[in-house]
Amino acid sequence: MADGYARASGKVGVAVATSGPGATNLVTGIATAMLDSVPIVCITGQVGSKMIGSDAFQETDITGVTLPITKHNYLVTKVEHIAPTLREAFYIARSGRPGPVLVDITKDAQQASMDFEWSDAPVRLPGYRPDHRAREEDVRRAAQMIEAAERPIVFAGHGVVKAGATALVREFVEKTGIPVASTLLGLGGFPATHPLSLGMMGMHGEVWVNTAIQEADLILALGMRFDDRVTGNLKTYAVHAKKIHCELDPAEINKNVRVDLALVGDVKDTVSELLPLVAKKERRGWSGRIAALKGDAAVHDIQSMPHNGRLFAAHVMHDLWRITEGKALVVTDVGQHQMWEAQYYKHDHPRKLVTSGGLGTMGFALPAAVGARFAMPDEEIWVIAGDGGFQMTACELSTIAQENIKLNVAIINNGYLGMVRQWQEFFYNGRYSATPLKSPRLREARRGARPHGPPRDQARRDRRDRRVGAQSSGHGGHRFPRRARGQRLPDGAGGRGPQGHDSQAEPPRGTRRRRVREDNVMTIKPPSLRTFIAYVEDLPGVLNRVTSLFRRRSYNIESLTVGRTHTEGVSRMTIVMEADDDAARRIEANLYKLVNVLKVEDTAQSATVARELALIKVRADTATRPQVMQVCDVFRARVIDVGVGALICEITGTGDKIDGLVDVLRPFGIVEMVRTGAVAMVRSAEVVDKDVSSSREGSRDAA
Ligand SMILES: Cc1ncc(C[n+]2csc(CCOP(=O)(O)OP(=O)(O)O)c2C)c(N)n1
Ligand SMILES: [Mg+2]
Repeated sequence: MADGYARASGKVGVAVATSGPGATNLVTGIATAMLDSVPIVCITGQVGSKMIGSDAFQETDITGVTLPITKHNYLVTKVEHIAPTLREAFYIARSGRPGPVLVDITKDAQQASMDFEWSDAPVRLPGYRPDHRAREEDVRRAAQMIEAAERPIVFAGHGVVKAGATALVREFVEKTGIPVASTLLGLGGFPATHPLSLGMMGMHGEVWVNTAIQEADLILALGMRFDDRVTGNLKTYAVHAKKIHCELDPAEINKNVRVDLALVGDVKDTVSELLPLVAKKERRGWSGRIAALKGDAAVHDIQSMPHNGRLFAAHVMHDLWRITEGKALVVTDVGQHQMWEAQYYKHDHPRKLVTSGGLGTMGFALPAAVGARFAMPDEEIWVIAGDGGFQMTACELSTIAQENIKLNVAIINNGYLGMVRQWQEFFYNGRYSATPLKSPRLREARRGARPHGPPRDQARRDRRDRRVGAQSSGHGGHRFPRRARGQRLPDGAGGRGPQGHDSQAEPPRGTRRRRVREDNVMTIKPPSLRTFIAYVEDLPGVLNRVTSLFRRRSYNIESLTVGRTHTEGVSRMTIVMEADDDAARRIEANLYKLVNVLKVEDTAQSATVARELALIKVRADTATRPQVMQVCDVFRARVIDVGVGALICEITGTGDKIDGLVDVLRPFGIVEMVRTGAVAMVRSAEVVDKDVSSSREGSRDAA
């Protein structure tokens, strides 16, 4: 609900839940908001601060659970921290790339009381950098690339909607004559009925859109993240196109697709800077080519086919669009119906489609529509759900009844988990395992949700409900993506093409002989050991947050040391791991995204000294002790404890030096060893005299 509210209104949505099971019930909703960058604040109850960690009744470590799926989270144990924390939470949720923030408040903090004054001063979070601005010279370069392009395409993503850049993008597009392809979440960011609108791209997009992308020589991607549902097979994706990526989150740059130019900043700012630098153009040849692609497809469009007395879901979507004059706010669930809606309901305005994109959360629609209703009390709202997804959150009908909420619901009752059935048909020889559905009597559910009876002014709408809502299209009306059987959808962004044409399987006309750029995909270079230094706020949970980032991305940390710095409240982490240049850049960008990370240094970028401490217990009896001690002496290792059969030595130095000592001591028998992992420090620019200790050590080692 909070998510639906936020998407429809552009404001921060709020969800409140009790401790334990109430909090864990929020998890799917939080993950949904995280993947689609939706600003929500979730407030959960927690057991009393003295009980934390004791497995108390209804205790869950919800900050731990939600750590990887929140932009940030807090555990508040003191009443005086509640107000400032909530202020920060709202600020973090809505600023920069928005996202979910969770605030877990202990029972004692909730029950205590205090006087407080609400401060309107800006929130100060030293490690949080939500704003970025594209560099002027990069914007100029982008303008030149746009001028030089013959077959450019603009990608309109969710960022266009979020930044409120719709009007500006339209102005830019009309000036430059560049056609626009939209992502699912970008629908409505550019008017679907505009002559320059191509429609939705990607796996479920129209074939002409994907073909045009494959033929394009320039992609200007605005506020989107090259999701795998958009690109399909990266090796063959838009290989002829140069790519400019306008994106607020630096960690998205070069994540999936290598781009030629990154404009890191808010889409609205970037496009407004770009606008005066581009010339007015009509691109007759290119738009003619796209019109031809589109024209071919239209003949095969389901809208042009006879229905033979059957009700096809696509026709329902089209009718709904026609009857609501395209003005309704539509909230969809996840599945085939979602894709049909995306194709046949032409969204001309932003924030009129609320749908779960990144996570694809079934059960999203009904509660999200309730939230959207609170955001938009006067709009006509339609829920479009599948018979499967609707049942997942049908309990919200009680909320709808309780709050006396008006919603129109269309259930595409095809008797199947249709989207999965489609995959079973295409790729698993039609083994329809667990996809046939038996639904409750959905019409009756409708009556149940309206305990006070329909308001009179709704009578006309109700008649329309009966025509297009809650209808069964029957299994016969089950429409699969319009492509030949056996074609590999997941591999390419081939789209649901009427001709079943896979734009990636076959190079589009006129492109066959062009040179294919090999550098589209992030190439894996042999990794080497890299050392990162992160200065972090000395707060509980920060270490967890940093390491979670590495775990999620399957990076194996070679060593991690944490210690104090000379600055009060600031700790320093030294992380050593294998990483190539691309990975290192992404690690740095992702570390910077963590709110408590103040500064990151990738030591490969600068001259650094790195040292490690090791304690080694090695077998040494009266016969071997002199030899062992001699070895230690050569390596300048200090013997710090001598026992009957063993001694302990201590060595500080580079990892290589310690490795060397370990190799020499191994034949004597190493009983136990501990290494701290490296700590590192970037050399000061003023120090001209090299690292004195290392040159001294070097000479000793050589000796
Ligand atoms: C919570 C959840 N479980 C499973 C899935 C995988 N999934 C994606 S679409 C789909 C089928 C949806 O069926 P239905 O709601 O009837 O919609 P249809 O595809 O038939 O239009 C499933 C199971 C999911 N996205 N979310
Ligand atoms: Mg279904």
